[in-house]
Amino acid sequence: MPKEKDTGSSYSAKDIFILEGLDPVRKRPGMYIGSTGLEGLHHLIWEIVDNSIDEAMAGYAKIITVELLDKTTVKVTDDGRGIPVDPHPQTKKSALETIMTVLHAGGKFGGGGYKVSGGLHGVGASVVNALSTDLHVEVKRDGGLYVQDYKIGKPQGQVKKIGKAEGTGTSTTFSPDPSIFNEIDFDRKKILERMRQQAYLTKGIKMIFIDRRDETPFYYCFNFSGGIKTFVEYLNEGGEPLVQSEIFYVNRDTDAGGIEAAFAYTEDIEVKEMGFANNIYTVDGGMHITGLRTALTRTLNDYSRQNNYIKESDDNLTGDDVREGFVGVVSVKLSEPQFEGQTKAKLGNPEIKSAVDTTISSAFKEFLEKHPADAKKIIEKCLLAAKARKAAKAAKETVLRKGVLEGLTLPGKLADCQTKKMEDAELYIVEGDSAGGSAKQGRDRKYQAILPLRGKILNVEKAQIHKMLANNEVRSLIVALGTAISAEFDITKLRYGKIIIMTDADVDGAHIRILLLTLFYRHFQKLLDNGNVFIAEPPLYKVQSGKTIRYAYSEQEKDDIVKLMSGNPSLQRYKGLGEMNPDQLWETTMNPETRTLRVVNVEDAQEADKMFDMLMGSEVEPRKRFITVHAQSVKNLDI
Ligand code: 0RA
Repeated sequence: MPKEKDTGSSYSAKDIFILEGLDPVRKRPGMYIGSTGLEGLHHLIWEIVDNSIDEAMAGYAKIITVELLDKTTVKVTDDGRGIPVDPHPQTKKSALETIMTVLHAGGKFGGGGYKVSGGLHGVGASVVNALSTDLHVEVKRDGGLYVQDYKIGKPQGQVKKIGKAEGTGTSTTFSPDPSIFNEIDFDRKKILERMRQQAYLTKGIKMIFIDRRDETPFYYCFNFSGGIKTFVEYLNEGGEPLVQSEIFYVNRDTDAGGIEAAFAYTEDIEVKEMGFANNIYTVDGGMHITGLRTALTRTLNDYSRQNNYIKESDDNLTGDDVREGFVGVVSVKLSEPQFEGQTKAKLGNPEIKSAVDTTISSAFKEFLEKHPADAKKIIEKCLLAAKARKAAKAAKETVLRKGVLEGLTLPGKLADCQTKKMEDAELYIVEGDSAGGSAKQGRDRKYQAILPLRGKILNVEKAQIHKMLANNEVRSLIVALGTAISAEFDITKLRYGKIIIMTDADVDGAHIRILLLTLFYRHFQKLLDNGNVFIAEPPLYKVQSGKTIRYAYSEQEKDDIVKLMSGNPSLQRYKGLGEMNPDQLWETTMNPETRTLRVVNVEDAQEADKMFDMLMGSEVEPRKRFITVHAQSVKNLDI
C-alpha cells in the first residue's frame, strides 16, 4: 500500500539516515539540481514544495503556500505535522537541524518514513540550504513555535522555541545564493503551472501562490476537488468538445502501487497524455504509460467485437486508432520509483505496467458497459480514425505506385512488335526463358510482342500492392501494358489490343496463370470487361504418321486423331512450350489462322482470385487438395 500513514510513535529522529555533509553540493550544484540556470533556480522551490506535498500525500498537510516575498526570497508554508525537533540519536542534534544540514537526510530514507516520495527529485531541503545565502525555518509542533537560521547551509545557533503556536506546520524561507546562480529571477508563470499540476494530482489539497514583488500582491489559489478528473478538463480547455458525456476515472491501490487515471475522448485528433510517478511529471513516459496504452487498445477492441462494432473478419483497432483525440492523465504512486533516461523523466518500474493495464482494463470495461451511448461514440470515433488511417495509407501507396512506375522505360526483356496500333498489337506473356526464346523466333514481329516472365512470381501478396510492385516481373508487365495502375490507370494508353497468357500445362504454369489473372482481376478489371485478356491453348500432343502431323489439344482429340490415322502414328506429349521448336509454336499456338485463344471474362478471373487465396493463403488443407486433384490431370508434376 503506497499511501500508508506512519504513526507518530513509529517514526522518530532515529529513522533519519545520515549520508554526507553539504560541501559537495556547493562544489557541483548541477549534480543536485540539474543546472545553475533558471531551471535549477526553480528546482529549489520544487524541492521544498515537494516535501510539503509528501506531507500532504501522507494525509496531513491540506494547504501549501508559495510566496515570493521579494525579488530574491521565497517562502513555502504547509500545515502538516511539522518537522520533528527532538534530538537525533546519532548527531545529538535536533531532527530539524539534521534534515536541514545533512545531505540525503530525510524521512524518505530508511525504513519507517514515507512510503511515497519523489525519489531523486526529493534530494532534500539540505541542498536548498547549501545553495542559499540565508534560510529560516519555522516549525509549529506540540503547541510551540520553533525556529532555526542558516547561512550557506550553516546553522546560526540551535533550534529555539520562541513562543507558543496553534496548530502544526512547517515554513521555510530562503534566498538563493547569487554567487551560485547565473541570475535570480523567479518566473510566476512557471511556478503557477507547476503548482496547478500538483494541485490536480493531490486530491483535496489547496495550493496558494502569492507574489509580493510588485506593490500590489498577486494571489492565486488552486483547489480542485475533482483531482485529475479536473486535470483532464483543464488539458482540453479551449479545445474540441468531448465525444463522451462523462470523463472516465479510476483510483485503486495495487501491490505495485497506487494507480489513478482519468481520461476522455475529444473531437480533436491531437493526443494529450500525461504520466506522473509520485507526482513527478514523466515527460518521457515509461511503464505506466505503456500499461495505459495496452489497456486502451485491448479494452476497446474487446468491447467492439462483443458488441458487433467490429465484425469477426475485420481488423483490430490499432494503438493509434484508439489514441486519436485522447486526453488523459495517469498518476502512479510507488514506494521505490525508478527514474530512467537522460533526464530521469521516464518511469522504469516494470511491475507497474501490468498493474496499470489490469486496473484500467477492468475499470474501463465497466465504464463502457455502464455508458453504452458513450461507448458507441468513442468506438465510432476510433473506427473513423482507422478508416482515415487506411485511406491515408492507400493514398501513400498511390503516390508510391506513381513513383515506382514513373520514368520506367519498357523492360529490356520485352521483344516489342513493330506496329504502334493498339488494335493490331498482341502481347504474349510467356513463362520461362526457353519458351520465350521459341516464341520470339516463331512470332510475327509486325504485330506480336513477347514478354518472358522468369522465375517465381508466385509469392506475391495480392492485397499489398506495394509489395506486388516490388516484384520485377509484375512491374515489367505493368510498364509493358502502358496503362499504369489503380488511380493512375488510363485505358487509352493501352499498348496491345490482345494480351495473351501463354503458360505450360503443369502446376507451375497454373500458378503463374492464376497469379496473372488475379492481377488483372484486382487491378485491370477494365481490360477484362473490354475482352482484352486471353489464354493461349497450346496442344497437349503431337501425333505424327509419316509426313502428316496433327496436334491434339485434349485427351479426347488425341484419341480421335489416333483412330483416324491408319497404321501406328507416333505420339509426343508436350511437357512444356519450350519443347516445341519456333515453327511448331507458331503453327499451334500463335498463328491467328490455327491457334485457339480463350477469352478471359471477369468470372474466370474472379475464380482465379479465389483460387489464389487457396494457393497462397495460410490454410494448408485446401492447397494440398488442389495439388492432389490437379496432379491427376497434369501428369507432369515438377514441383
Ligand atoms: C519527518 C517526520 C514528520 C514530519 C516531517 C518529516 C515533515 C517534513 C516536512 C517538510 C516540509 N513539511 C514537512 N512536514 C513534515 C512527522 C513526524 C511525526 O509527527 O510523527
